[in-house]
Amino acid sequence: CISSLLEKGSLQEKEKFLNVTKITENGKKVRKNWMSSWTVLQGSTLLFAKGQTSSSSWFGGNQSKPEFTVDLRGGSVEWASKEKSSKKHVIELKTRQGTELLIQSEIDSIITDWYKALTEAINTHAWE
Ligand code: I3S
Repeated sequence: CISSLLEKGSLQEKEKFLNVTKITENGKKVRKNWMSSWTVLQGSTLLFAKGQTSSSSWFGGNQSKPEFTVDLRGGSVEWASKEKSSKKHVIELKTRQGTELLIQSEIDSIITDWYKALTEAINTHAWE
């Protein structure tokens, strides 16, 4: 389970509030719905928890389930084109399952960092 993995700290972790929206789900276009989401990178899994103030609330708090999770294996990341969003610093994440997400932060260094981390996670776990 996710929280026990977090507690053990057995996997490389990266966590931050980021702006996230789905644009495609199982190959079908969906309406954008940008939301600020607590985002956690855990190995080959990306977790989003809506409205979490910190990861510590996952342990003791009553909301132990993430809003949704993304399997990064076989996925890809690239910088989103202007057609995808008018926002600055937007990452486009595509999964093997046909879900596309946009991930954004106003802060240049944060999103660059995530771009690297996601690329690394995808490459590291590509053959699992
Ligand atoms: O790709 P779109 O349709 O221009 O995306 C914008 C819309 O989702 C808009 O909401 P409405 O569904 O009420 O039109 C959002 O407020 C915008 O943020 C979306 O565009 P950006 O460029 O911010 O991703």
